[in-house]
Amino acid sequence: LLRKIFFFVQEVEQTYIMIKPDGVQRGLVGEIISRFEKKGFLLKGLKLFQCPKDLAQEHYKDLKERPFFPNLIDYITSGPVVCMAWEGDGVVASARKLIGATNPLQAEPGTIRGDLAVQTGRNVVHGSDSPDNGKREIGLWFKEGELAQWESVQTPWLIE
Ligand code: IDP
Ligand code: MG
Repeated sequence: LLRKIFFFVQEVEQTYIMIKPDGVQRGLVGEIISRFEKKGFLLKGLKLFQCPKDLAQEHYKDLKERPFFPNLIDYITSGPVVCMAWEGDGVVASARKLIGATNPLQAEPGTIRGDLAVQTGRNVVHGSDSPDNGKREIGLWFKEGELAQWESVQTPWLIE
């Protein structure tokens, strides 16, 4: 019980994962979601969404001086994306490992980008790079009440 109370008070780490328009168009939605599901993280939010330009610009604001920024915004707004919030201890860094390096040609086989993509400008998936950015990005892409409050029956079989 104490552990449950502690868990309730403590903020569990969350990350924002997004299947980019190329992942949706190429029919990789199920495959990509499946990798996070199988790993054992908890799905807290999920939606198919057409991203407006200003949201894409806000999401990637740290890159706005980069030469590829306009193309990046066109890419992210070129079709629907799948927005997800995943939760679990260490989920931010672990999700980055599952996703693989930014350049898919450098991403290890076994990672999402290593297995499913060839170009940085079409690298199928986004993952937050820090717990703070996880919080920030989930706040940007999801409205109040869009995240589900639930517990998975698998938890006792994943966490001792
Ligand atoms: P990340 O997605 O692995 O965190 P970031 O450096 O944060 O990589 O860049 C964000 C996104 O911007 C990349 O996933 C990719 O879609 C795009 N991007 C980054 N660098 C380049 C580039 O050199 N050319 C084209 N697109 C790029
Ligand atoms: Mg990044």
